[in-house]
Amino acid sequence: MKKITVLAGGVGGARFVRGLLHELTATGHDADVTVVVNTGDDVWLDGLRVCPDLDTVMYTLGGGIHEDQGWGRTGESRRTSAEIAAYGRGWPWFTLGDLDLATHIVRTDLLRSGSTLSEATAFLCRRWQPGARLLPMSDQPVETHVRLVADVDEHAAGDLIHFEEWWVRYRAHVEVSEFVQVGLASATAAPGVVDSILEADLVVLPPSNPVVSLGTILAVPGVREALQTTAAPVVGVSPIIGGQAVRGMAGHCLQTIGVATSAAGVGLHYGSRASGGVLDAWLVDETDAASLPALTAAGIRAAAVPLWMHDVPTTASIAAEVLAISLR
Ligand code: FO1
Repeated sequence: MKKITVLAGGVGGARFVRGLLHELTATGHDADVTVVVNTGDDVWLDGLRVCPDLDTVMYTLGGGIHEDQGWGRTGESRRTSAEIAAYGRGWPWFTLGDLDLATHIVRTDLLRSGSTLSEATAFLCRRWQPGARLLPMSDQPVETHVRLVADVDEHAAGDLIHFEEWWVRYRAHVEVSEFVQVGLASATAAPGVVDSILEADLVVLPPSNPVVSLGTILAVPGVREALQTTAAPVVGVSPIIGGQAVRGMAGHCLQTIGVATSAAGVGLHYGSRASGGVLDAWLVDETDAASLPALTAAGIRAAAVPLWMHDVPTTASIAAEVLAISLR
């Protein structure tokens, strides 16, 4: 197992990769890991380019993450965001911590000096040393916006608002009719993304949000085709356990696109490579063992194993199960 490529969103994907790196080290595998990260959550805020999922992966693997939140820095303060609010600027419900601001300032400085997002990400990772190569899914902006069904606050029915406003201000509790990836038509996969899938010995879809994280990456031109073409086995890990989204509000997202909030529903949504989908294998939690027949009938190798990522060791065990099923 020389090259492993993981498509990741925020918290779930970052924690899975941390466990994978732990498992590879513990078992003496000398694999190179590439993480293709969702940039659909990216947003211009206070004049800065904020890349939530790239930062969550970078901080989690680099040891700077606020562990309980799963985003932002440990030991954070909010003096500057309070000052910005005093000017009546910014989003009072989405604040940038003082330490986190340095990342956005340096990234924005690099982008304004002509760096691509890939180059800026590589620069930031020189400090954080994540132990894996981080690639944005695209160097062009592809922001996820949601279309409101009804009036809410200063917004009218039919308006598009940024995903982060829906996710953080409204906690995904206002109904939306669709997800729109603003910029997708003129976006291309970032350098190395398609090759990292085609040249991999294993590709993993970790338990990230299947709609607004992995779905966003899969929509980038060339990515889905690379997954269907690669000689590597493609193994996914269910983000739904016992009918509940493990984290975040994946259930609201799945409902919006008409996919059942279940381990089988998401696995079948990704589909088997034999039938034009992207999966060879799919791991579900032990409580969802009843879904195995439906998955295998659809041409997806499946196994039921403990999927709760309680800590690094349990996550490493899940990574070990991914490695194991990829070899079957
Ligand atoms: N999430 C919140 O719930 N409240 C916040 O104020 C907030 C600020 C924030 C700043 C930078 C950043 O990278 C992430 C931040 N997040 C915040 C989390 C963010 O919504 C998530 O990281 C993903 O975008 C959604 O999973």
